[in-house]
Amino acid sequence: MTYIDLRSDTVTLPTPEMRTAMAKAEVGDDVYDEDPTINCLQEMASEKMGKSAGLFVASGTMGNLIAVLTHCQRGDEVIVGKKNHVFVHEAGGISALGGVHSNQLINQPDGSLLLEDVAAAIRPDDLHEPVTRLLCLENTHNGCGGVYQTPAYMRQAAEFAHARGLSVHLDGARIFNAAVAQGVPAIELTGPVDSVTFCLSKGLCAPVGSVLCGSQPFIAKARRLRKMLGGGMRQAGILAAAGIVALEHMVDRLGEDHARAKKLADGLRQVAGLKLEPEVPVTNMVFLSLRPQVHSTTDELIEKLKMQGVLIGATGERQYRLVTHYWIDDAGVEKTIDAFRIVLR
Ligand code: TLP
Repeated sequence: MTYIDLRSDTVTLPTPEMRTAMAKAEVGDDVYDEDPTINCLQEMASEKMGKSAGLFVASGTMGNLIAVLTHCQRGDEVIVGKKNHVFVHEAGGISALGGVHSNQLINQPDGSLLLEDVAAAIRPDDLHEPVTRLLCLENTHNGCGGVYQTPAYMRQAAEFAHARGLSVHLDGARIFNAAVAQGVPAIELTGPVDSVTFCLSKGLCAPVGSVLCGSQPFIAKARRLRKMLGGGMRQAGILAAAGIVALEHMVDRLGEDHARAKKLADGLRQVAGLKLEPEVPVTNMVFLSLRPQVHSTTDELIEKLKMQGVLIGATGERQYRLVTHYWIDDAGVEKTIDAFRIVLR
């Protein structure tokens, strides 16, 4: 059976155009800085993010980890949202591998951190306490419902942190979703921060890879850490070629995924027993939970939908996430709504 796979936008397959570009890619040894396709991708990416340099990395997780390790010494502290991916879903890498301590704040509904909370979390210069070094933001915010923060917030937060001697890293795994949803260039969201990771392998459909962007000295240090972590990938221009297609052709169409997420939410809102949160999705994610009248465990619903040809992911007890992407068309949206109707009737 061919499934309608809404578990994540990470499941996206490369487009035919990407496969062609990959086959034709000119490559070299990237550890020697000699892969022209990777160099091209890094230049394109850093320009779009408003930074002077970029580094092709294996994943969003690796990009965030390298960024935190580049900004922080062992024992330093990062201020981060409790629901941020780097805190919840990256296997504790920043502390396990970097010895970096985290100070976790409550995320606001849009995924942001209140600047009053950030101020209160900054440590005094006291030898008993860790040194606060970095503020980590996430935009769009996955754990908060695929919501976005505005350019104004990004500017305020970065100015606030910089005025207090902190650097700012942005987990911009889906920064182009945030930009397209607001009708602004991504640079308006990334320009104010010191470093940003964005992913090529989610809604943009590339098979592998993310790019970490920052200043030249920052990226020079990050390159060494990437090597240390085993991420010097040699002739990875084959992968970067798909990333170039992603940046050139897959960004502007993200609005279609957002529109389909809204359509999906509109349909699911009419199905008795489902509660959507947020009610109206703002990017490509629909989050829902089962109302008390539905008698089903978390996994039972997933299994029943699978039998109808629809794959969704759990985010908690009787809570789910559905993510629209390039490979989900209007018929897929309709079929998903029908599948929920059948399973919950
Ligand atoms: N997120 C995945 C899962 O890990 C939850 C998903 O399916 O959404 N930052 C953010 C905001 C992310 O959502 C993700 C992936 C990453 C970083 C990590 O990217 P990868 O999977 O490339 O390491």
